[in-house]
Amino acid sequence: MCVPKGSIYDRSTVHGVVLRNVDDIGLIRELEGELDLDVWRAGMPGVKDAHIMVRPQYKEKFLARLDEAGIQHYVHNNDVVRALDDFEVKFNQWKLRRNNDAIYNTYPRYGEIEAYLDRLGQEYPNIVTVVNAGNTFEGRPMKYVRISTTNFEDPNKPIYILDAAMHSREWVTPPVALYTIHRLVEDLRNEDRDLLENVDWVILPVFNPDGWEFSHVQNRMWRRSRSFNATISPICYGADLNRNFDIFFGTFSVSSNPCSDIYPGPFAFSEIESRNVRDMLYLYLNRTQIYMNMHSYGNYILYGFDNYTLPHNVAQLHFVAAAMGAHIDARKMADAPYYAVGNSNYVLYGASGTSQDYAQEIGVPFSITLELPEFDDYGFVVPPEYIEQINTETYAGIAETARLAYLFYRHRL
Ligand code: 0X9
Ligand code: ZN
Repeated sequence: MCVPKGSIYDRSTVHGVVLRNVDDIGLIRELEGELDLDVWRAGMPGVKDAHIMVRPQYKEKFLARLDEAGIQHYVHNNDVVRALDDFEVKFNQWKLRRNNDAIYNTYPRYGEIEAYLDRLGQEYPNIVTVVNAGNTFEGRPMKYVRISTTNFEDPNKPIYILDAAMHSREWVTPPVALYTIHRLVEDLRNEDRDLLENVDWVILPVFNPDGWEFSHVQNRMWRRSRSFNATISPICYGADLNRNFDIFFGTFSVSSNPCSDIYPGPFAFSEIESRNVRDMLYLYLNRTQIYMNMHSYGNYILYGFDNYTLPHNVAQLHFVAAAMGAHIDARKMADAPYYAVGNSNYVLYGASGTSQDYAQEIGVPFSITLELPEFDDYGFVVPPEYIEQINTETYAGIAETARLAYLFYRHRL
């Protein structure tokens, strides 16, 4: 069972909040720490409402504060545990019905993902190499694939780094990484030959394997790593890996409470998983053109920096991000929202210690955060029947950014 009865989600509710302006966003940020809110969707004034999960003991206070400020709100989901249980029942039925399904069309366990990568390495030794970026806190290898027709030896090719499931509850992200691998290796189409031949790929389908497994067996809503240090907290595990990088560390969109979902850790790179990804970024840095950090949800394509300054190549960076959005939007479901594209702090909210800003700062020209869509208001629990749609539309955006990376790389922009 994903969420044991008597769990911390019992009687938790999710509220839609109608944002009017930046002051409303500021109030939510303030209450986030004070009332231990879980901000499922940050929202955008006049465009989309925020979705905020509240624990029962804080609900009255939270709603009173919204009322005081004259902010409209409504119940978006009045029984989180039931919604998660429903998802689990449906997902289990789906698995039974579709047990021959390809790995990228479902939500696989970590062992299945490892086995898939290993099999590709064995079946396609000329183009696929499986690498361990290092072990996690609990000792799992952080496996990624290198995909290259020239064994990563051609200095004229740019490298494209893609990762997923940094936040373990964002289940729809590994399927996109796996589908991208599949399209480049097992189902390379003629029109995509350039992607394989012109670009070297580094794809890490699960950034946070300990959290991924925990979200499958214990707590579907688990976001952080699973490290434990009794001197920091005898009860709460892990830190937010997207607050743990050494850039503006611990300064905004964080909480010093080790039980918070936005706890950055005791110091920058305290978490082995973020250290492993940092080392991976440095390993490929001289040729890396794109770092794509995949999350869910909200339909955003974001770039740095989070402190309201912009990278020197912001014109090209925006061009790449916008092209990605346009290519995905052109294939989206009719009633799905369009992507919003821009600086993360202007378009969503600023966060300190992110891998996006870190990669940009150390010299990756196009460092991007991708927030995949939600469907039918399900938030993080995207029903599996939507995976295929998200995979194919997102792959089109990834392919376009790879082509642009190649173009720009030749001019060393
Ligand atoms: O808060 C985050 O880490 C990301 N959102 S999520 O809902 N997936 O947790 C957003 C990160 C956006 N990037 C920056 N602000 N740099
Ligand atoms: Zn995330």
